[in-house]
Amino acid sequence: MSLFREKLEKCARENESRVVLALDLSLPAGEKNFKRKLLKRARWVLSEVIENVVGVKVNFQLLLPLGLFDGLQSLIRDASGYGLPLIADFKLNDVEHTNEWASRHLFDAGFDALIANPFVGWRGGLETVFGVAKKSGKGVILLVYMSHPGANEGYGQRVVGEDGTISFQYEVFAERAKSWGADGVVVGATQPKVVERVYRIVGGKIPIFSPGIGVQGGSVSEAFKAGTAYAIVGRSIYESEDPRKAAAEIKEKINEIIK
Ligand code: BMP
Repeated sequence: MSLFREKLEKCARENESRVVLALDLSLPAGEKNFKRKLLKRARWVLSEVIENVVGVKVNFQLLLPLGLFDGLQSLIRDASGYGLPLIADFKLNDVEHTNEWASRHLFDAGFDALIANPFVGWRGGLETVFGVAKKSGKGVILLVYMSHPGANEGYGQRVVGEDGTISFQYEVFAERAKSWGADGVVVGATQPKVVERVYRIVGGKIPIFSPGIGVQGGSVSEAFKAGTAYAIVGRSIYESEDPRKAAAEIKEKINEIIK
């Protein structure tokens, strides 16, 4: 098991939480001192939810304005000081040498895991990313079925295997998550039937991370009953007037379902 998985499971036990905070705060670049305000707000939200979450996911909303080795460093230090695993969500989706440098920079900057898109394939695609991650105990989480309506156009299409069998693209990706040694898979909470199917394929051995709860319409109870291990939640927490309370409520709701 990767150090990332160990850290995540330890945190889940200690905080009794299955909520990964998606810290997608954003501000327009034209606003005075927007970088400083953005970082201050992000650090505050994080400090409010520490004991109610199991990890933090960072996306382009913070990376682009703040910079990986600049402003983001103080947030990364905060998360690490709180013992919270940090997931880089830039959905790596390129050829080998680009993916390799992106993953090396993300891991060197302090991220514990990253999310990648299996559409890019293994050879010349994600093989190197898994190699870089394994060497340093970091995690790779694969997108298996996204939470938005158009996900069915790619992840939900029917594909013909080399032996002529027809399956859904996401079923193939769930199988690949097993054979490639992924540390997690993303399946939208908006698709509980897909969560259930993927759970059967990965045999409960690879945790399912489900975004799409709350604003996107996914249900906590349907997702967790179907096999979700961790909910990824953004706006319902950081847009709330009281992020601490919002995170605590989602955590308790999940704990009621999985107890
Ligand atoms: P929110 O709870 O505000 O809808 O945020 C969901 C988070 O999960 C966002 O960071 C988004 O980029 C991410 N996400 C998603 O919504 N659906 C996916 O299929 C995969 C994601 O990473």
